[in-house]
Amino acid sequence: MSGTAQIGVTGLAVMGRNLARNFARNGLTVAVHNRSRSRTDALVEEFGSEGTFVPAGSAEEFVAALERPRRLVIMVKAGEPTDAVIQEFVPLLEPGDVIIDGGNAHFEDTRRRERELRERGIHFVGAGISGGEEGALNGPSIMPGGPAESYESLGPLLERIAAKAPDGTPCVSHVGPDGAGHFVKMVHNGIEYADMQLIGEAYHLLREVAGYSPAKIAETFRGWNDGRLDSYLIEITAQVLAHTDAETGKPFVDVVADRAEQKGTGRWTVQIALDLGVPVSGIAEAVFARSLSGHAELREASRSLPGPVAEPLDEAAAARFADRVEQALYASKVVSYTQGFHQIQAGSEAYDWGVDPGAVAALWRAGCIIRAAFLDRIRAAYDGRPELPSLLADKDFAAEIGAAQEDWREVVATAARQGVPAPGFAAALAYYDALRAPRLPATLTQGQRDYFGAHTYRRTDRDGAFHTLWGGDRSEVTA
Ligand code: NBP
Repeated sequence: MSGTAQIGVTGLAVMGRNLARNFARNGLTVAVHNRSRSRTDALVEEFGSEGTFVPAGSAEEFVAALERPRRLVIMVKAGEPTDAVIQEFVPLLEPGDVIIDGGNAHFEDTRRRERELRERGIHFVGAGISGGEEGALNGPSIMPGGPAESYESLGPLLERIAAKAPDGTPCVSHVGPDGAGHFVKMVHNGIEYADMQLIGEAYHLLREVAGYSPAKIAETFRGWNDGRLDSYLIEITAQVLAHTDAETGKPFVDVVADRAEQKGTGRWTVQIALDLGVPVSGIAEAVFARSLSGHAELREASRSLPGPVAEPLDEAAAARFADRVEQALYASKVVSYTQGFHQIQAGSEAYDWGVDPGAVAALWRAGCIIRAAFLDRIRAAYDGRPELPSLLADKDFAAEIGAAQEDWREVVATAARQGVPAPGFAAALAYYDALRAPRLPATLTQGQRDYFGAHTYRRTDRDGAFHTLWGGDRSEVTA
């Protein structure tokens, strides 16, 4: 006999519990299950009044509680726990049932799981979910992959709980087959790393070069949030900077250790970008900057290395510099997104996913950590032009970056002159200049490779591969 629950959630730690509550608050009957029964009972006891929950103590009870085709969301720790849960449930399921993995899985794991379950007629949907615990409860951005037909039964349920963009559109749509959803979520997290790094650099420059206090920088960020940088991360940055430590009365940022943590999705983004040959230098610099911050002994040993003596700025010059930093931050941010979307397009091509970059930008307009007003402009840039080679090829973005470039260069130069590290700003500018350059020094790289390894080179005036007999008579031969 079929159960009554339209959806089930197994794994009721912070994310699963909030997702289950979100489904229930939106009128769905939700079966809930967790390896340790106590979490299931706690959920029903604390939040049972929010909607209709069907608590299940065992996998069998959980599966029996679901209407057919069964739709069950796995929200457990990514990796082996996900495989363990799949193995536990699969013998209890039937062809046509849908398993949704909402954890932060590596997309290659999702591809493997989808392939294995497809053979048994079970739909496996790897769904990236962003927004943290608050998003899970009140509306996350959801990036489901898996078979397109599973979205027909799943989509309407996910649309109920997803965040709504300013125009009312739910931030969920079928991203593409097999691992496409988790791939796009991975790149989302990579862009999140880059965004946070750039914001950090802006803060650092305003502090060290403009001489602003955290409170003054909070005010500056609040102002920026009313303009084209309007985004969740800028908004919370202003709040973090304005926060005072209750114990010491000092600015919060002055009592926190300057060592950043990372869970790994940013690192995955860079690893996969290397495999795909996509230059995501902004994300890579962000990952490396976090790593560097954690090398306490290395930093301690290097503290006495010489650096420049900074010239303090007067008030007017500081205000002018702050305006320049806004330009540099915006331009660098556009470059990060350009690189991230390049990676999505490259992944889509490599795995034949047919991902629509404009639709991805639309998914990120609300609910997720990188939600920002300008995502609507990215969506518009790709609208009807999914083959757009780069966001920088969009004339509106190109014009804005063109207008920002003088200030951007000045900020990068000032950072170098005053000894303030700004790897994100500098890498973004180098990427921009490398794309624009009529000739790159790769010409010399070709020569060097041919010299020491007879790797051959290509010429500008003739087709084919060539090799020079270096050191001998230097005559060219066609390889
Ligand atoms: P955790 O990642 O902390 O995982 C805890 C859950 O996994 C508990 O329900 C636990 O059951 C279950 N579990 C483990 Br651990 N091993 C298991 C096994 N072998 N069999 C069955 N269940 C097992 O939970 P979370 O922070 O809520 O995150 C859930 C997923 O969502 C993760 O993949 C995470 O990466 C992803 N995510 C998290 C966030 C966030 O902001 N936290 C955001 C976006 C995505 P137990 O209660 O019996 O120990």
